[in-house]
Amino acid sequence: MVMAKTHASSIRGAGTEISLSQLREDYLRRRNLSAMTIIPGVIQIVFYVTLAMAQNPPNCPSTVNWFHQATFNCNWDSNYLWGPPYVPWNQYLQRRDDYTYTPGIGGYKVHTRAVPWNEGRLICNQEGGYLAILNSKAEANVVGELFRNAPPITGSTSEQFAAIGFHDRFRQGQFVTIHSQTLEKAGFSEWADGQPDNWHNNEHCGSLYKRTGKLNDVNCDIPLGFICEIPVL
Ligand SMILES: [Ca+2]
Ligand SMILES: [Ca+2]
Repeated sequence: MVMAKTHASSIRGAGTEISLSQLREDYLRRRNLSAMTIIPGVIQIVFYVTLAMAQNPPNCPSTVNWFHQATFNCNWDSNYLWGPPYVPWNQYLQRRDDYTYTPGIGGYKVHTRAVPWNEGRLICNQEGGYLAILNSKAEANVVGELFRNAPPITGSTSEQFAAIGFHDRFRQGQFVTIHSQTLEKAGFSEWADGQPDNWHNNEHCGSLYKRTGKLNDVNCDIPLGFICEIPVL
């Protein structure tokens, strides 16, 4: 249409100015139209990139796909199933007054109202920590001592055991911490006498034996006291 008008103008020998201004208007209209198309797309990409960076869990690289949506390239493994969501557990966390702190070891709280292992795990997470993970003989001694000095466990038929952060729920006999390390790699793997025995073929959660401060596998559904940990200096 623009071409036709230009041709017609040149035939008449007049009105070339008008045709050029029409061409200019047409150019500006197209330029504005393409800007209107591109700008929302750019805003969308910036938004999703920001979202991806803000929500990106550790070891979980993110990308923005062709539909401008954030994608997390995670191995959806036990780190994310069992770890506290987005809590940087290799960093030092905020102190709480209801925890007992031992310099160089950590902060702990013995919960004496018994609940099933997984419920204890969630409560620890809500407090900003995790079910205790024993990383050394020294830590096992500190936690065992706190357990022995704590008030009696209520609501449990196994009050001599407290749930801590390991299990073999993924593979029978392969005990790992809730942060997916083997017990040996975590730093403490001393079992109580005769343990782990997977009693009644149904013991897949980790506990600490009050009397000896050593490990025992227990039924995940039986209410137990439990011990939370917050790592601090
Ligand atoms: Ca620990
Ligand atoms: Ca056992």
